Amino acid sequence: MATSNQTERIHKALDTFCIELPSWGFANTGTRFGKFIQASAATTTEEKLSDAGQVHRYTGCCPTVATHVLWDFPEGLRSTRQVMGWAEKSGVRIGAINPNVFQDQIYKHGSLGNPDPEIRQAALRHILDCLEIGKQTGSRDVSLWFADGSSFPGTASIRQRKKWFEEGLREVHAHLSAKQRMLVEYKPFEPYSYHMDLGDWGMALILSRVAGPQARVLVDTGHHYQAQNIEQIVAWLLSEDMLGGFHFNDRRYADDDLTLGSIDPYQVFRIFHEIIFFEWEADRRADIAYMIDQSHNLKNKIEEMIQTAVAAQELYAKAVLVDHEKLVRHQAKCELIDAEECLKQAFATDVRPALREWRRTKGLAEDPLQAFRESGYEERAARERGARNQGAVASYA
Ligand code: PSV
Ligand code: MN
Repeated sequence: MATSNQTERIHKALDTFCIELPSWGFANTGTRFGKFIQASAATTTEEKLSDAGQVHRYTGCCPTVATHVLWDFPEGLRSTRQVMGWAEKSGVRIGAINPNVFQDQIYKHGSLGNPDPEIRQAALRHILDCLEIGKQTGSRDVSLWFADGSSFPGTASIRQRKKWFEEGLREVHAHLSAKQRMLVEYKPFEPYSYHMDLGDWGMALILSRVAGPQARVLVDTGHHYQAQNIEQIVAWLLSEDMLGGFHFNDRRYADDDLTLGSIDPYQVFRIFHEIIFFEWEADRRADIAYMIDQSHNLKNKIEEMIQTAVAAQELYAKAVLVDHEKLVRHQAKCELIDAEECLKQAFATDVRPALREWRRTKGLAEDPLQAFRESGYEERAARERGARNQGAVASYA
């Protein structure tokens, strides 16, 4: 259990720790093989924001919701006010804006990397519309994920596509307001299986640098090869001042969208440790947007997001407990066991009592999951949305 001094450190850290929710985590989704419908899942943007509001209400650490423009702003710019109103009613704000340049038929062979200049232009126009939406919602970040790539060797010019991305991203950057940032996400596989234009953090870093000074790299923890050392990538991006944000989720095999920390909580701890260690050395906060990118169709969606937010708080709190002065001393003398123990001790500390106390001081329920379950929201949502969700099964079948 944490000492009173440690509890104080944890409370101070939790006061500023927020993690953004994904609107797409509240609607019925599935895998490529099937979709298992939940009667209470959100069927509209208003309902997604309402559900996200529940997560924030019980955890106190999720005040913003990332949106996917095509799915959440059906009328584009014209729906901005309405969407902001729904968010406000639910006690949350609109967070990162995610363009969608992967779903339309025209994007079969890519978006900004497509050989057809008209398609590249169409993708660019959509992204620029998203920048405008972001300006109206007051969102700072536009998160760019490109499903561009090829599935068979020799079918695409990798260098030419890189050039098209350089051109496109420079253009996007030129339209950012002084307050906006663009976050460039990478992924080594899926949907294409031979090459992805933005396949890893090095490619995202190069393209961000080419784009301009308000571009940063977005690390989605699910977008790495097995056994990749993600915290090293994080440490390098921090030292280059190029880490813009995270899409957190856990994985076992591929981009599985599993609950944060459900497979490897020590990895999440190590990522947070690199960040907090950097902040301690630099004596400043790293400007990082922490976001969740998970979409569940097995677990209940709101409960799962509460579970995720709490897991993030716990792992962050553990990382806060690493004794940096001691760690630096042991590292300098190559005292391996003592240095490693600095991390292991912190990771092994039970921070849950400190978290419960933090919630009490904030007027929150000590156990967010239980409080949500007792609220009756889930049952009400299932009654109100059940028929519409059944309809979704019918139309899907
Ligand atoms: C792609 O796998 C991704 O991680 C991107 O961030 C998308 O915006 C998100 O998932 C939802 O499709
Ligand atoms: Mn992502």
